[in-house]
Amino acid sequence: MPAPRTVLLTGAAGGVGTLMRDLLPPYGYDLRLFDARPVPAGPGAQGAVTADLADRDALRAAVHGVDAILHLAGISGESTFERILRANIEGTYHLYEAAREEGVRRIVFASSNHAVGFTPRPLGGDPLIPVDTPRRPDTYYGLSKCFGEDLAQLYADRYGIDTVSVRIGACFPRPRTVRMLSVWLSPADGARLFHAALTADVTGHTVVYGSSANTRLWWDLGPARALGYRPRDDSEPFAAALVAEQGELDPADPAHANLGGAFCTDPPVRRP
Ligand code: 15L
Repeated sequence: MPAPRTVLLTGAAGGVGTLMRDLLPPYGYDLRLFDARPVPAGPGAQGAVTADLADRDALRAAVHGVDAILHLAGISGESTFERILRANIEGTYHLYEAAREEGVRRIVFASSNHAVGFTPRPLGGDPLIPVDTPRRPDTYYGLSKCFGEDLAQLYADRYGIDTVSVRIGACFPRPRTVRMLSVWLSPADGARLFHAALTADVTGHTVVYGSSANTRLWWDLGPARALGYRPRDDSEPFAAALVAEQGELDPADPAHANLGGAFCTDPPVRRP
């Protein structure tokens, strides 16, 4: 696929979007920014579109003429089903419809490890979790990521829109918990991975895990490497301090037993 130049970044004011606003332009992208909240001043902010994904006209105008879309928008943790339905499930549907109408051929979808959050984490000697492990969402949030992956498959089969779904681990400047030592995606590696996903010569729907090359890795990074991703970071330098503060993960603790960590055990968020 020819390298996309103009890329629509949805969720540009969010956590990962804010990091990518700075990190992706050096790869040669001209980012068009989209978010329901105003994008704070900075590169590209002047032309940013402030609109909801449900605003079909605004979304279609934003998608018009772009070469690819990096879809980060949505609620990034558990919430009520109603809020997840609107922001993540319907929002992603609106995005794919706009892409179909405007003829965009490549989408990179921010999926999440929480699509498979109830998968037991590997213990010493266990194989790494493969990308085709059965879906086991740990929350409505994780369920919305399963939906997004299936929507991507539908639009690939039916309309020829190619998607790379990146099951992101935890993309923060530094890991915050002992669990994150296994799933951390450094921002710089995040930009490397999104760049690979935007440019890889793949068709159809491809699912990969998104993390750095962590010593304590739980999943198979092979499919991401097959896109050309070459991670350079490892969370291990942060390990001693985090373990001293929080202790090692306890396999007998249900909040430590699965990939999704406490997402699997936190009380459900119920509608009021
Ligand atoms: C996610 O999907 C969330 O968006 C992020 O905030 C982190 O909590 C991360 O997962 C995680 O698994 O730690």
